[in-house]
Amino acid sequence: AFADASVSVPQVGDPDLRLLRRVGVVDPDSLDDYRAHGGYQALRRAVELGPTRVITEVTDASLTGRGGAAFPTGVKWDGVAKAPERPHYLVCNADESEPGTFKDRVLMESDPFGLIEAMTIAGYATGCERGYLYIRGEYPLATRRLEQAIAAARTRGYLGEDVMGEGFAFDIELRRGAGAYICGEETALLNSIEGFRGEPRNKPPFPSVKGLFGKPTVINNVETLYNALDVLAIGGPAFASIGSGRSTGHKLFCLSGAVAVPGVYEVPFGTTLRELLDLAGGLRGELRTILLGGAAGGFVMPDQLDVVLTLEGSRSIEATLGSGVVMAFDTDADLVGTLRRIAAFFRDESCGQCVPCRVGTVRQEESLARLERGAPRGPELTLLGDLARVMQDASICGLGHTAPAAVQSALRLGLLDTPVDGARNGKVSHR
Ligand code: L3W
Ligand code: SF4
Repeated sequence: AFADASVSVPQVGDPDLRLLRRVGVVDPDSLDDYRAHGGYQALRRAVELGPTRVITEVTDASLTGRGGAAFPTGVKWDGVAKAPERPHYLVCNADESEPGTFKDRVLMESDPFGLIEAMTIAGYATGCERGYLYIRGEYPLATRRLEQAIAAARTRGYLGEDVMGEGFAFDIELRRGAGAYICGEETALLNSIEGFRGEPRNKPPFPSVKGLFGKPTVINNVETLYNALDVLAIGGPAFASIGSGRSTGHKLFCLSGAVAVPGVYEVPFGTTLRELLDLAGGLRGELRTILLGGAAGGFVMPDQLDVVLTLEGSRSIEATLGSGVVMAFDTDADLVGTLRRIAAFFRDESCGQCVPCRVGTVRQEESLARLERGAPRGPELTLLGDLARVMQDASICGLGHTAPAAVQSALRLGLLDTPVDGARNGKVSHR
C-alpha cells in the first residue's frame, strides 16, 4: 500500500524477503507503524549485547559491503571501535549514482526508519556519537522521508543525548549531494561533507584510520547497513548460513532494460542469473547481452545465464556484481551507442584531478564516437586497449580504474565485432 508507484518493487509482501520486507508494507512516515513491523528490535538486541558483541555478530555473519567492493564490514567496524583517537564518525554513503542502480532509493523511500535504526546500531557499536547521511541530491522523496524520520526519532528519544534511555548518545545529520557521481567515492564524499571540492583522496590512509575531519570513520553503503539489522535479528552465524560460499546473506539487484518487469529484486547470494531474470518475468525479445555490475561492470552472454551470483564471481564470466545492476539488451539494442554514452558519462563525471582519467575518459569517448560513425576498427580497438591499461594502472580512484571496464568487456566478448551495431540497426544515438 505504501510502495512508490515510480519504482517497481515486484516482490512486495513475499515472506522470504529480508531487506525489502517492510517496503510497500510499512507507512514510511510513521515511527509507530515502523515499530509495529519489528522496528527498533534490532537496536534493543544490540544494546543487550553491548558494542563488542555487536561487532562479533557482524564479523560472524561475514557481512561484506554492498556498494560494490565487498570489504568485510566487521573489519571496518572493529578498526574504528578500537581506534584510540576521538571522536569517531559514522557516514552512510547514500549517494547512489551508479547508472542502473536504484536499490538504495527504494529502501530509503519506503523504509526510512530502517536506515536510521541501522545507523544508530553502527554508531553504538563503533563509538560514534555523530552520523552523517550523505544522500544523492536527485532523491527528493527519500530526502524528505529521511528528514521526517530523523526528526520523529529525535522527538521520541531514538536519537539524541540518551538514546532509548540506554545512556549513549547518537544523532544524524543529513547532507545532500549536488549531482556529482564522484562524491559517491568515499573520500570525495568526506571532502564534500567537510566543505571541500568532491575530489578523492589517496588511500591509504583508509577512512577507518583517517576519515572525516581526519578522525577514524566508518563509512558504509545504505544496503550494507540494512543488512546489519538482519544480522542482529537472526544472529551472525544464522546470517552466515544464508547464501553461497563467502557471499553471505541476501542481495538486492536492479533489473532494467529488456526484462518483462523491471525493478528491484531481492535474492540470496547463490541464485543464478536465470532465476533472477525469471523473478522479473523473464526477458523481452531475443537477448543480446546483459550488463552486470553497472557502467563499471562487464557483459554476460546469453549462454552464461546459469552463472551463480556471488561476490567471488565465476571463472566463466568476467563481470563482478558491483552494486547489483542487471541491464538486459535485446538484439535491437544499439550497443556501440550505449557504450559511447557510458564513456560520455565517465568523461562528464571525472573530477579531473589526475591525468590518466581526465584525459583517458575524453579519448575513450572520442574513439567510441569514431567507431559509431564507422571508422576502421583496428586502430580504434588498439587505442581503446592502451587507454584502458593506463586508466586502470595509474588513476587515483575507482572512477578512473573502472571507466574502461564495460568497453573492454565488450571488446573481449566481440560485442563490437559486427560492422557497426548502431548503423546496422539504423540508429544513431545523441547525447
Ligand atoms: C580499512 C583496509 N578499510 C579497503 C575499505 C575502504 C572502502 C572499502 C572498499 O569502491 C567499488 C567498485 C565498484 N583497511 C581497507 C579498508 N578498505 N581496504 O573498504 O574499498 P576499495 O578501495 O576496495 O573500493 P572503493 O573505491 O570504496 C569501489 C563500485 O565501487 N563503484 C560504484 C559504486 C556505486 C554505488 C552506488 O551507486 N550505490 O555503490 C564504482 O567504482 O563496484 O568495486 O570503504 O575504505 N586495509
Ligand atoms: Fe578524479 Fe578520475 Fe582521478 Fe578519480 S581517477 S581522482 S575521478 S580524475
